[in-house]
Amino acid sequence: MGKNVVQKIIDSHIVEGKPQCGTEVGIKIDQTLTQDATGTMAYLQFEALGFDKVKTEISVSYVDHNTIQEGFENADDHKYLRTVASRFGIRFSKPGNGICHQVHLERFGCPGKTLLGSDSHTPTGGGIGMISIGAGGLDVAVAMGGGPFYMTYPRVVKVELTGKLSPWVSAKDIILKVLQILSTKGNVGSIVEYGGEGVVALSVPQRATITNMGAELGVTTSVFPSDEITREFLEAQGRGACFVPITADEDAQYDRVITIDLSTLEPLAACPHSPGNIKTVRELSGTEVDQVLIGSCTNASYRDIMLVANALKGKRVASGTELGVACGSRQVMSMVSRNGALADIIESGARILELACGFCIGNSMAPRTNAVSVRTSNRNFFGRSGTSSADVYLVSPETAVAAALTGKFTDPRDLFSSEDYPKIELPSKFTIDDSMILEPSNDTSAEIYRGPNIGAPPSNDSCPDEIKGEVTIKVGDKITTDHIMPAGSRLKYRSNIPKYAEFVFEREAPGFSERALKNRENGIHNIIIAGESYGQGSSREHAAICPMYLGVKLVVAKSIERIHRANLINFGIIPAFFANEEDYERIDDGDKLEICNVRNALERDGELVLNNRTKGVEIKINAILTGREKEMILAGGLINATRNKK
Ligand code: MIC
Ligand code: SF4
Repeated sequence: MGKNVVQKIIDSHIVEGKPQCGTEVGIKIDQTLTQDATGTMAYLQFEALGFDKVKTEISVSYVDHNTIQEGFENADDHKYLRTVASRFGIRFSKPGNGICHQVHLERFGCPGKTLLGSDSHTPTGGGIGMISIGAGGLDVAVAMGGGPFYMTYPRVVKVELTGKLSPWVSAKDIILKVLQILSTKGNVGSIVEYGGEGVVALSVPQRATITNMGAELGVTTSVFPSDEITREFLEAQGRGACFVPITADEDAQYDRVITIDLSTLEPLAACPHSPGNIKTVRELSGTEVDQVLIGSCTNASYRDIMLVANALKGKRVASGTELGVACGSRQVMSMVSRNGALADIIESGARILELACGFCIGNSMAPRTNAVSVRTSNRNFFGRSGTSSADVYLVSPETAVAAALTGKFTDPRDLFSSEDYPKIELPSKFTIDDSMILEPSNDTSAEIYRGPNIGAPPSNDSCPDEIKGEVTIKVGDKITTDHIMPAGSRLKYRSNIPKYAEFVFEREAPGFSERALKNRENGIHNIIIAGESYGQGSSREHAAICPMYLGVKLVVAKSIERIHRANLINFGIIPAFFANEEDYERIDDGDKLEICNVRNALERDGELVLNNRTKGVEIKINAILTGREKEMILAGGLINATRNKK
């Protein structure tokens, strides 16, 4: 039987397990990437695991998240990252070189390879035909040390693209349509593969916009075939040698097929506060817009910035609206500055922002109170912009420019004619200058710099036989890692767990951290109760490490997202599900809970009986774990489990 693109790449990398849908396989990882906000912890853990060198083909450490440098913390982290990378054989992309996913696509991505990144938007690499997966920093540390990455052998959903996009409708509208169809929940364990005649008209950066925001579906990753378009892109990047064609066999099978006729698509927007809350731009037409931000790892490629510059040329941004533009990489920025496009953007009245994540992670350009902010990025979770009362909408660069020029939501087709739609050809040669990517020295005696903000990862005890504690928080559905562990102004504490832990659930339940710490000191276990899709969004393992540090032992939810579940296990927190979802209603904040014989039950079949002492009821919960996961949970996390083996 023929294979699809996903099966071809994954099967050629399996080192443990069998290619059977729904079972666990271990795959070899060829490349890794980290960014600074998750990277410090990933490298501290790499050190703690005792590795002396990376064993991957390519590992790159990027600095793009924490570049505000208000205080010494960020700069100290940057130096730690630079020195640790040099010593262990990792390339280091200096701050100012661009956003990790954009730079990795341009300079390192290769079809047919596997990439593991400590950032949930690592699937951007799927645009170039690689299996690129986001994971917690500890999983990336293990992969850097040559260990396999464990994943569920996926269901493959094919998105068949037919027809051709109309002018002013672009790749972002395709992924927003996919989000409307598949939604942000219920897709755990699947991979999306794009195919059909429609893919031929999409350049690699457009494909990467689609795979990037596929992260919001909650799938393991998304991938495009590797074809002539891929080859042209790689040749233009001076990397034609790594091209290999990868297409699905004629008789390849899929678990589900969705067909999208591109010619029927229209400009779309993800409305507050979820990337899956989709409306057409025409439905929003006329809504006043305070702020327009163009950039991020989703939509800041050469094609996107050129499109924006062309549409802005000779025009002015509306007087009551502010426009910010950030290129995705130094390559893009240097090309648009040399060809004059940057001048068109500047002359329109835009603010030129740093080559970094910036506004996307809420560490700059927070909008005003009650603002409408229109962005080309990929997440509009509540509060992520830095202003809780703001409404954030996610759109294409085409729709963003139309809003910037008119000051209100405007379907770009109502502002510009079809003939005005700029045809942006990708250059036959991109400007190549890798001088901000430092090669490692591999000098094992070189000193690693550690500023005062950098602390060793905290340790955990092994799993107790009896969990006796209280519900320290009960939350609803779709709680994101941004809710659990806010970024924005708190980001600078990413390498200082005791300090960062002060902000766990700070918006949901102010005082959570003190309450949990007090419980921990009194030997009372902390328990989190949640609804569906707990832990959506970012890969930040801090959403597990900080709760672990505060003494959280158990999360009971209706469902938990893939990366977050893996992070909980890596840090020894039991991820459990209600056997009957209605039981969610039989537990409240502050209830006293007890579970006996935890270790035995976990070793046996994961069926646990939770005794709600406050309500006097018994509730069945399941923590179904693979053999490897059991070992980690019982040991109190992956670091303990690894040490136990040594
Ligand atoms: C994000 O977009 O939320 C981030 C910031 O890039 C995160 C990683 C992090 O929290 O550091 C992600 O998506 O994984
Ligand atoms: Fe950076 Fe935003 Fe992309 Fe995350 S989603 S990597 S914060 S640009």
